[in-house]
Amino acid sequence: GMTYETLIVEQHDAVTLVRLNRPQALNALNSQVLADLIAAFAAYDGDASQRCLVLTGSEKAFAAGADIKEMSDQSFAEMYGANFFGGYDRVTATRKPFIAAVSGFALGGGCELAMMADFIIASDTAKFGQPEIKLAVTPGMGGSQRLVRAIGKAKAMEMCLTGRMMDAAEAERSGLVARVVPAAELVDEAMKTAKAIAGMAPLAVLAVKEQVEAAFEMTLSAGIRFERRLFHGLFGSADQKEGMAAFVAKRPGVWTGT
Ligand code: CO8
Repeated sequence: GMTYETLIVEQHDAVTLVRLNRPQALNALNSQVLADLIAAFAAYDGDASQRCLVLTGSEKAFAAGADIKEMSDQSFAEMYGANFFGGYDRVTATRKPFIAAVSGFALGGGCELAMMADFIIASDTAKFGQPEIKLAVTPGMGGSQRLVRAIGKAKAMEMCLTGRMMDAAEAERSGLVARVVPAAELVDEAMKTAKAIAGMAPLAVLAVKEQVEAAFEMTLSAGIRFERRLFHGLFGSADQKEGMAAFVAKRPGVWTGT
C-alpha cells in the first residue's frame, strides 16, 4: 500500500482506516496533512474493493485545528491566491461513505473535518469547538455552514462567537454526533459500523449518500423528486432483484454491485 507522511492508512477487508498521525501537534492540519488526505481519499475512491472509510485521530486529539504555526505569517494574497485549504473540497467529493471517529479534541479545522464525514461517532472524551474567534479569525473549512445545519443557529452561533467547547454528551443531544461510545471502544465500534455499511449493496449505499446530501442542497419538493428517481433507478440493478428475492426466500442477499 501507499505510505503517507502524516497518516497511517490500513485496509481491513472492505474498510479503509485512516489515522491522522501528527502526535507532536495534536494532529493539527497542515498542508502536508491535506495533501495526504487528498491522496488517501482518491485511493479509497478508486479502489472498488473498499466500501467504507473510517477517519480517526489519537485518543487525545482527533485534530486540534488547522496548523496555526503554518498559517500565522501568511498574507491575504498568499491565502486567497492559493485558495488555502480549498483542497478539502476533494475530500468531500468522495461518493463513497466516510465516518469520523472522534476522541479528544476536535477543534477548529478538526471539528470542521469531522463534520465533512457522513456522520460522526464520538468517544465520551470528545470535545468539539470552533475556537477561531480567539485567534481573531473565523471558521474557514465549512464550520459556520455545517455546524448550523447540524445543531441549529443558536448553538452554532454561540459556539463560533465564544469558542466554547461542547462535550460528547451535549454533542449527541444536539445532533452533532450519531452516537457516543466509551473511548476504549471507539475505533472498534466505528469499524464495526463501517463493516456493516460495507456489507450493503454498493449502488444503494451510493444512492443513500446522494439522497441525504441532497437534503442540504435542494428544496424539499426537488429533494423528494430526486430521492424518488434514485429509488426508481435502483430497480434497474441486479442487486435490487437479489435483495428482494432474498428477503422473500428468508436468506441473506449476495451482492454483485450491479
Ligand atoms: N496548530 C499548531 N499547533 C498546535 C495546534 C494547532 N491548531 N494545536 C496544538 N498544537 C501544538 C501545540 O502548539 C503544542 O506544540 P509544542 O509542544 O511544540 O508547544 C502541541 O500541539 C501540544 O499542544 P498543547 O501543549 O497546547 O496541549 P494542551 O493539552 O495543553 O492543550 C488544546 C490542548 C486545548 C487543544 C490546545 O493545544 C489548543 O488550544 N490548540 C489550538 C486550538 C485552536 O485554536 N484550533 C483552531 C485553529 S484555527 C483553525 O482551525 C482554522 C480552520 C480553518 C482554516 C481554513 C483556512 C481556509
